[in-house]
Amino acid sequence: MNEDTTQIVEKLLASAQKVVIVGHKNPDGDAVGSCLGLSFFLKSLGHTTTVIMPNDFPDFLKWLPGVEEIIVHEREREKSTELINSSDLVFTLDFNSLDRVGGELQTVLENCSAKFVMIDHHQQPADYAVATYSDVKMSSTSEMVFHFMDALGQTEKLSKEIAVNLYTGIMTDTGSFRFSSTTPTTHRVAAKLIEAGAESAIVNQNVYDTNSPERMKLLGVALNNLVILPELYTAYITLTQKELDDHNFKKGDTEGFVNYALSVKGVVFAVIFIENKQESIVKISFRSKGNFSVNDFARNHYSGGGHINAAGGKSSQDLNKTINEFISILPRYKNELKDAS
Ligand SMILES: [Mn+2]
Repeated sequence: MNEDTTQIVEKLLASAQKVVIVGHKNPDGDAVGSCLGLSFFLKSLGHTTTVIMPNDFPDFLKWLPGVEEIIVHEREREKSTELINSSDLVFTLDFNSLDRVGGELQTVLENCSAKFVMIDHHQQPADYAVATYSDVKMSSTSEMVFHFMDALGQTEKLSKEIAVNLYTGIMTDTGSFRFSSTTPTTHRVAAKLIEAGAESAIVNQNVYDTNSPERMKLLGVALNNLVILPELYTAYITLTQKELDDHNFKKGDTEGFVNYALSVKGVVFAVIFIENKQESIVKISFRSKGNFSVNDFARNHYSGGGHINAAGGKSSQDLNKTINEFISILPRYKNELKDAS
């Protein structure tokens, strides 16, 4: 965090503040971990904090310290609106634009009188905050929360609660320290978090060893549906609504499936298409290796975006049309895909 931003934040936090911390819609490990970590930190400085998530988050995060204090806007609209309207400061974490919150909560945030601070690592941050700490090279927002504490000269406030939350966010957002966003600094931060009480084995177990039998069967279906296009260095997976229904699909069950497609030798671009009949869309997740930007691909074709190697998007056509269109677009990228392989 640069000096200007640090000074603005220091001024904002100079007196006790009512702080609301907001994560993005469909919160992931980094959103929940960074928000809770920051919340414990700001509490230790004497501020009153509340964490608000637009909607519910996966069960594999429900063991995190402080999780019981999270207010899910979808479930507690009035309370969450009231808290935002009576807050002095709103921290927005792990997203770059208020439309990533979506729905009514977005409107509440747009109309509130609180000052905003953004901490985020997604590309092209919007300009709504009085202090924007944005760094697209960071592994995770959770890593940034550690640097945020450091910039304020407050790393001695690092508690076990903060450490466990931030470690979980870093671990999940880096695919267990595998993605290219993982830097020596990421590991140094992780080491400090472990020293402060984050137990890596326990965090791993709590996050990853929680599969339901239905989810494992659904993974079997997904792998069976895997299509590999070797000449385009691409692999994709499809899941129909029926396949989801047959396996008692719960939100988050398909998390990480796309990485199996990316693990095929020679593949640099992996996609999963998931039919969502209720919303009449196909939800799409993109993953890539090297310099093939799925952020650009998702922005250009699927009204989405994200990071260079991980992005999301959607299609309002049916599943078959979506796949056919994808296959017709793909050859245009043959050279870029080849370069990344
Ligand atoms: Mn993140």
